[in-house]
Amino acid sequence: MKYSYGTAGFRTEASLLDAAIIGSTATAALRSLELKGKTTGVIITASHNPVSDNGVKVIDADGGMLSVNWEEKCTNLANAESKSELELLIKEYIAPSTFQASVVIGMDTRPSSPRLSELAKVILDEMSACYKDYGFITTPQLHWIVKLINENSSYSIPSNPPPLVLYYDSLCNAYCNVFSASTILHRPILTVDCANGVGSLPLEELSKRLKDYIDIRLINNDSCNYKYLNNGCGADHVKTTQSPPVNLVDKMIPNQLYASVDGDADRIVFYFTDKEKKFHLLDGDRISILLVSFLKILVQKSRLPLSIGVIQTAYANGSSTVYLNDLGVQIICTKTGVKHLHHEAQAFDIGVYFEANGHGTVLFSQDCVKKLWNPPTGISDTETNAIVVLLQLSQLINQAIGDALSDMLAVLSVLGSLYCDAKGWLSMYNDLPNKLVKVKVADRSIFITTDAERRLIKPVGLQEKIDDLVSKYEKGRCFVRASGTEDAVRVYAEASTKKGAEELSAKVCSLLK
Ligand code: G16
Repeated sequence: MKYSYGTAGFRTEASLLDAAIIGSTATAALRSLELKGKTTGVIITASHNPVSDNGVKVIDADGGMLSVNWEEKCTNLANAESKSELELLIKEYIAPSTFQASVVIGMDTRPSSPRLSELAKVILDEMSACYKDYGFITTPQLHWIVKLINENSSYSIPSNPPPLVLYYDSLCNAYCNVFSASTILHRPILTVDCANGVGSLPLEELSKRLKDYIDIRLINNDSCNYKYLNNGCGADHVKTTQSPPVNLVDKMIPNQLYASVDGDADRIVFYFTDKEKKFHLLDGDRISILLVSFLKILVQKSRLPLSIGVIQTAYANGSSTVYLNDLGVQIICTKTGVKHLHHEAQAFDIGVYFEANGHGTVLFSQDCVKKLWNPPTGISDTETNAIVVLLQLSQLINQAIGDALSDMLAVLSVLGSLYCDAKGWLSMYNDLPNKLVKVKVADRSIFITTDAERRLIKPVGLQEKIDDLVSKYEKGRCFVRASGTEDAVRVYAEASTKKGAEELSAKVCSLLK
């Protein structure tokens, strides 16, 4: 087995993952030593993948994804063929240090997760690292914890780890503050499909804590029965099939809002049916546009000189990009993978990044937060109120990584503030019909892309054939890229009609065979 650090770390069939766990855990400890004992994280999850898979990802000390220059070292550690080779690499990657490594670990609810987590602890013991095991936890919660520990000197591992309750306090306080500052009138109803994953636990907690503000109803929240995990449910299923999850088929109440999170609760998509029972998806592009529209209004009202940028990937629907252009915000297109989007978003005072699959967040730069905390004197009530809401949103929205739970609350607060319902949200623009499919190929590594994954360089000649097909469809667009989390190639096609998008997709898929 040759591992390679992909879109979200290592991900494969769970029984093949041991060496990847060893390499990733060693990386987390080494990275912590390099940063003089700052805390890093190891999260064991395969998110949207089937239950037989598992995965592991290292969380860097800022709470974000592992620094890119450590990905190669992590891959080498995972691919070490013997204990002595591993030890040699460890010596090569770290200078002698008087610090002790500090690592937090956590896992999703897959049956293979506890054993892999135990294996990670064996490595941490061997490397004399101190650690705290948070057990079942969502990926964004662990990212949030890492960021908190390193930003707040009162916490330390293992003597004073922050309790998870702080995450709920922070989210709920910020939501209630946005609620009060924004004159939100009604108590929204939201039914959430939890993918039968680890997100069920915190969603239960939030529904209890926020019951006076939101009526959160949970379905597919059986996190104990792992055979149901991501099975016909969850954000990935809803986004790719553009249809409701199990237990909602033919049961959706027209014009009521629904949401699905994925297996580790780092993505969310919303949806509803109209009176004619037509299903409408409100995906990551739409979340991004809703949030950026509101943020733009607030920034204008605040009269503060704050730049806003939106980061998308090639999967963003063409209509969403046109809408953003008309809105007058700067748009950047990056490769798939949160690490790429997150990096670009950091260039703005307010950087909004979402993948169409529902993965994303809004970053407020340190400089921006400083301006919000210290507004100019003598400003109007309108300006003050806009600044207060911006500040509360910066606390509500997870600043470490995309988080389905904080995104869910942000969307509800923005809808409430704009007196907007699901129909109004959908009416902001019309999606171009599109189709996303997975194709099994013998070797996905031969598909090499360029231009933010919008064009293929290899296999030679294939892109020209795709271009030729695309030119036959009005508003046609299509790209092919190898997945970084599954053994498959993804084909995305869009055109001015549903028939056109489906035909284009089918024709490009047959080229791959
Ligand atoms: C991970 C990444 C996302 C990416 C998704 C699919 O999500 O964090 O950035 O969009 O995989 O990636 P790919 O198309 O390369 O398989 P998750 O939610 O599965 O962790």
